[in-house]
Amino acid sequence: MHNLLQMSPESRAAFEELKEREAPKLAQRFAPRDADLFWVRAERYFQDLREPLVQLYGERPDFADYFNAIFDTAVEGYLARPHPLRLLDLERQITPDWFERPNMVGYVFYPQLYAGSLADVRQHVDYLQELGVTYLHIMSLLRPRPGKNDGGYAIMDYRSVDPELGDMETFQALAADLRERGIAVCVDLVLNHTALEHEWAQRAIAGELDYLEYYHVFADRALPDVYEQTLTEIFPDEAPGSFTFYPEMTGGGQWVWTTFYSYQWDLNYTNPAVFREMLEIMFFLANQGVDVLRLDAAPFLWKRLGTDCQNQSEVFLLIQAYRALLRIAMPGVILKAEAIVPPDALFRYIGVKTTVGKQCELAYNNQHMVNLWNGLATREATLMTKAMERAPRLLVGSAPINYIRNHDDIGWAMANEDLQAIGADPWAHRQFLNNFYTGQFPGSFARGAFFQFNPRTGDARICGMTASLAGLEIALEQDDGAAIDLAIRRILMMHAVIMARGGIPLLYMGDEIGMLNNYDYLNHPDQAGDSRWLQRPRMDWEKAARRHDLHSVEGRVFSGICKLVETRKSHPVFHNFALFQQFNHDNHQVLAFARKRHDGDLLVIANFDEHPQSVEANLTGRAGLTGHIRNLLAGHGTLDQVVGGRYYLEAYQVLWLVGED
Ligand code: OTU
Repeated sequence: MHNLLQMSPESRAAFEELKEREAPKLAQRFAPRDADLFWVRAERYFQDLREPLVQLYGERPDFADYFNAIFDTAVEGYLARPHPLRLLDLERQITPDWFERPNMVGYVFYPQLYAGSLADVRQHVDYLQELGVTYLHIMSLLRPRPGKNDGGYAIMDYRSVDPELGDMETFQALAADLRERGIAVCVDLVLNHTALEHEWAQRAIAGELDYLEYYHVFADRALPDVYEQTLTEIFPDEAPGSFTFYPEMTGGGQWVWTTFYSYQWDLNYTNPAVFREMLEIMFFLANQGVDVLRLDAAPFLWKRLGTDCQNQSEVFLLIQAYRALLRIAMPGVILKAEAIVPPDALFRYIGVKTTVGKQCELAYNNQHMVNLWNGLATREATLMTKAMERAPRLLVGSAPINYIRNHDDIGWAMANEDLQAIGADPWAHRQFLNNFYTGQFPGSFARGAFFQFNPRTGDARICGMTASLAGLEIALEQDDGAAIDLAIRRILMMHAVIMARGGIPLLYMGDEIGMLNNYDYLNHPDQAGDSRWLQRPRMDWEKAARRHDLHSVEGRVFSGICKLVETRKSHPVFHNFALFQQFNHDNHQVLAFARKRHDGDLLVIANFDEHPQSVEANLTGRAGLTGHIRNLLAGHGTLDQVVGGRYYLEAYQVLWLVGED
């Protein structure tokens, strides 16, 4: 095995030394085979681990101590790993594409809003199974600060559950239950910042030097002023600026780096102690039964003067080291990047060139999400097709999370070059989208709201539930049957596209029954200033109860989505590992892309218009489909036959075409 590993002589020496030091501990507590497993993996990933840490912290005189402590944390993490989870690690090592398979279908909710407590959530797992869910993102799990907490993203204790939800034992039981039912659990790891009430921040406030070094703290505005020249404000409306003055801190007060809300203190990853602490938290959560760690606000982990302090190269070194440590101690656990950044930056979070296989396994495909909404507003697929040109042809060991909505805003992060390439002015086009989705554009079907409107720049992002943005809210209000029908078709069209785009399709709670905007948030002082609560409603179980009534709106949406899920699961071509190809053709209203595999090819054709459209039928030939062409989504009376060399599509119809022998 040695000659396969290409370890540098320094790494080899460091590895042998650590093995000698740590082996007795493992040998004492674990059977020889279990200890061997650890060492085989440690040797395999040692170079991937050590290299980035040397680059990040190697200049420090105490580097060796930190490195040893980090490695020891991995040993402890493995020792603490419960037996069923160690078995799961093995299972996933022999099926490393477990998260890429067609059966993967994701769902995300706030447990508080879905059911109440974690015990209540357990009463509603059947519903998830009915929908075919195999991946569940449980938001806002850990103990937040009291009062305003940014929807759970201001954590004061990473080792306990929000008391309103239950405790860690209840979570373990829920996770075990989900595991038995084949549902992987994703939890947020808010690693960019802690709540100001977190013990580390409190000790920093009390003046403890070690803990002041956990954060970015400044005695005066000199450096903050320089940084702010190149920083973009994330919450300009509610939390302007990126630094907050804390008068109670030593020396008459200090400025603390707070990218988001003032109570969210950015951690300082130039300090290896912070790296190690967060590693311990990762292992702790994983050992409770978490399968996927969502790296919240990953772009912001490293600051550099003169930049926007996002996507700095050190961020990718940090991720590489974390990933290697997980691979060593608990390889069944994977990472998901939450990086809502332009496309070229985004790809770095799943690995490009030499970092393929060394970054996150999963990342949100926010480009695709944004382009779906752009497509609905413009009735054109051209921007999406253009953006697809730069998408990787093949992903090796990583997968996108394809989604329509989540709990955050929709920010128009499409590439300016792509907008220009289709003849749009980037600024004017974004204004159009903002007007469209806030219903101000004449004839718009959408009902949404601004998020963080910045009067200085005119920038804004958009909030709203999928159904409301897709026209259902207005249509229901006007009791307009034809408009209701179109809105449902829009919802299903977008779901059909994300289900077929590879990776894990992620459904946002309530979208599957067409839930509308939640205006109730305006009555809650802690929420009223943050319009993202518009799309964070309480689950409407009365509506859900109508899901089997195929004449109801809920039934039409739910059954439509279930059909997509079932179809996706029953065909190998929906596996993430496929060669991707998009097509330019003669109809701008229609999206066409193919995914090609050894066991079959898929051609997706989607009409983004509310009028019937047609496309050249030889797209199947261009996509390499052979044999009898079948539409996996064919229903009764759908117009998916070729007439005069063209496919005819109804309003918002989607074809999933495969060639059968
Ligand atoms: C994330 O989002 C979370 O999803 C938000 O709910 C949190 O408020 C935030 O972090 C702070 O924890 O700016 O508007 O590129 O876009 O981290 C949402 C990543 C956000 C950022 C993202 C952030």
